[in-house]
Amino acid sequence: MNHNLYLQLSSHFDRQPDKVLIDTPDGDRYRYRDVLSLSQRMAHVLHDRGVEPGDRVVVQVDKSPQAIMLYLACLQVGGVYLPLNTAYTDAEIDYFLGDAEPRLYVCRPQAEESARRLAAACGVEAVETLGVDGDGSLMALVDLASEDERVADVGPDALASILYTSGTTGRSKGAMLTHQNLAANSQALATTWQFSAEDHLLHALPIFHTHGLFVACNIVFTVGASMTFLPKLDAEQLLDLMPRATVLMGVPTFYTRLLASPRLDRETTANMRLFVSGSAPLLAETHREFSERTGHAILERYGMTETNMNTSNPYDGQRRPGTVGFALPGSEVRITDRESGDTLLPGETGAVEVRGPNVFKGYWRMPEKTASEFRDDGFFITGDLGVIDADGYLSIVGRDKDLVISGGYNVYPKEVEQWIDELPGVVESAIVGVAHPDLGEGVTAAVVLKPDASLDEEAVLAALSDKIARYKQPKRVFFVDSLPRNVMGKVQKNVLRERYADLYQPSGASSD
Ligand code: MLC
Ligand code: AMP
Repeated sequence: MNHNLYLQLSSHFDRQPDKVLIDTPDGDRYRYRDVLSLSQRMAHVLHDRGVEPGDRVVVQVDKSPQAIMLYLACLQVGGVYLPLNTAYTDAEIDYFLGDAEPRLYVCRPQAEESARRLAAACGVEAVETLGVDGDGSLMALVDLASEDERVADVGPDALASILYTSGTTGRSKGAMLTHQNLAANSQALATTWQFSAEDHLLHALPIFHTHGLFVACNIVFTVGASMTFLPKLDAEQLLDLMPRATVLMGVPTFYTRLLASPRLDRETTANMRLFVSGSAPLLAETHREFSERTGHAILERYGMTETNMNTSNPYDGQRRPGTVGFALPGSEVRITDRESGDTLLPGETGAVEVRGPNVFKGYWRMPEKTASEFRDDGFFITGDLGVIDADGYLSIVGRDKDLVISGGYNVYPKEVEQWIDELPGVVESAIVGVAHPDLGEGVTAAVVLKPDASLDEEAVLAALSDKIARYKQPKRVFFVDSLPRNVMGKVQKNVLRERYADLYQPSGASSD
């Protein structure tokens, strides 16, 4: 049996060729037959460029319908789709190309020159471009290509994608996701959230992460639904489009920005059947306010790059604010004691562990790291802390891992600290996530300088600008005499978080 995810995603293509699958605010409309034809021609191009099953295809392009067709084409030929955040700097891309060793690198036309330089340095021979309007060298080849109907025969454990996720050591790890991982998770979500071909999704998330790529797009393809592709979050535009849509998926910032518009009410959301939130904690207060204004209870779910989606509040039944619901069908969730690994009772807080077909195969070329994050019985240690209540609802109450989530993007403090610590005049630094009304957490730096150093905030930020993506760069940098430490010498990040707690609040004072 061929386990290629492409077969599940394309199962509706022949049945409804004339239905519009993707449209855009600019008036572009791609019917099912167009997406099939274009992605099959792209598959032909990938074959011609030497992409064989198991080969990585690194893609760093702007969001467009063609980019999603490239994803389908890559699956079709058995390639491993490896999307990168468009915010990554050359220094970051250099690492990914070197680590992933792709057969092909698809970049934005405007980045071609630096992309070719980086690719050559990493031994990557094939580079093509894809622009936001479907322009670029890849599409020029597609125009000349015939459709390729072969679908690579792959087993359930073959890799469909690698998504890089930063590591606590500061080094990014490639999470290896199999065809089965992605197929099983989108089936489970489609069933749980009662998706059908009648649904129309408002898609305003980026398509280089699990949320916007696998959760959103895979479900739409799996059930034969349709979607509007928006380049980025624009709350007013979402409100304009809601009368002809049924579902929105977003990170919590989507909902706080929608709430900031006076147009958000029962009438504008009357056609919508589902609002999903995930990737970061949704404040119970946001949930309640949204429900009061619209009559819709946001459905919060919990996932991560390594595991796809783990839990969801129920579609039918109570969606409890501040909780992430129950394990999805086929998946298991347990809470364990962090030291002993023993399973804890309802009401007790501990480590969240998950097992199921959704859980990834491991980290790319990091067998030891992979082994250290799995229990012997196959449960994956998520690094989140949680509690399951007497009714079975899971709440995420904290993190065992040192991680900041800013607007749904993960920022690993170690990575930023390493760059700051390298600056002349810096003794050491600590990065913390401080409560932020728009982004959930704001990346904030505390830096200890040598006595004679003359660095200021601006100089630190300038030095980071070509090293790490903009969203990882601190919103504020503070200089301190020393970092607070416990008796073991460990930096007490909670003390720093408390010190700067009011920083980003509307009335917050600066905390020098
Ligand atoms: C943009 N900026 C951010 C930022 N996004 N800074 C910190 N954190 C962020 N998340 C910066 C830009 O660099 C820019 O800086 C300025 O903010 C404005 O940029 P923008 O592009 O206009 O921002 P905006 O469109 O408002 O984007 C904010 C956002 C976006 C929250 C809508 O970041 C977003 O779509 N986030 C979703 C991330 C996501 O998909 N996560 C899922 C991961 S998967 P300047 O200074 O240059 O102006 C996962 C698993 C799971 O977590 O469970 O789903
Ligand atoms: P990522 O590695 O980008 O996939 O981010 C995954 C992490 O996001 C998880 O380990 C959680 O810490 C966090 N996360 C995702 N969804 C939720 C949620 N609904 N509530 C709280 N945290 C979440």
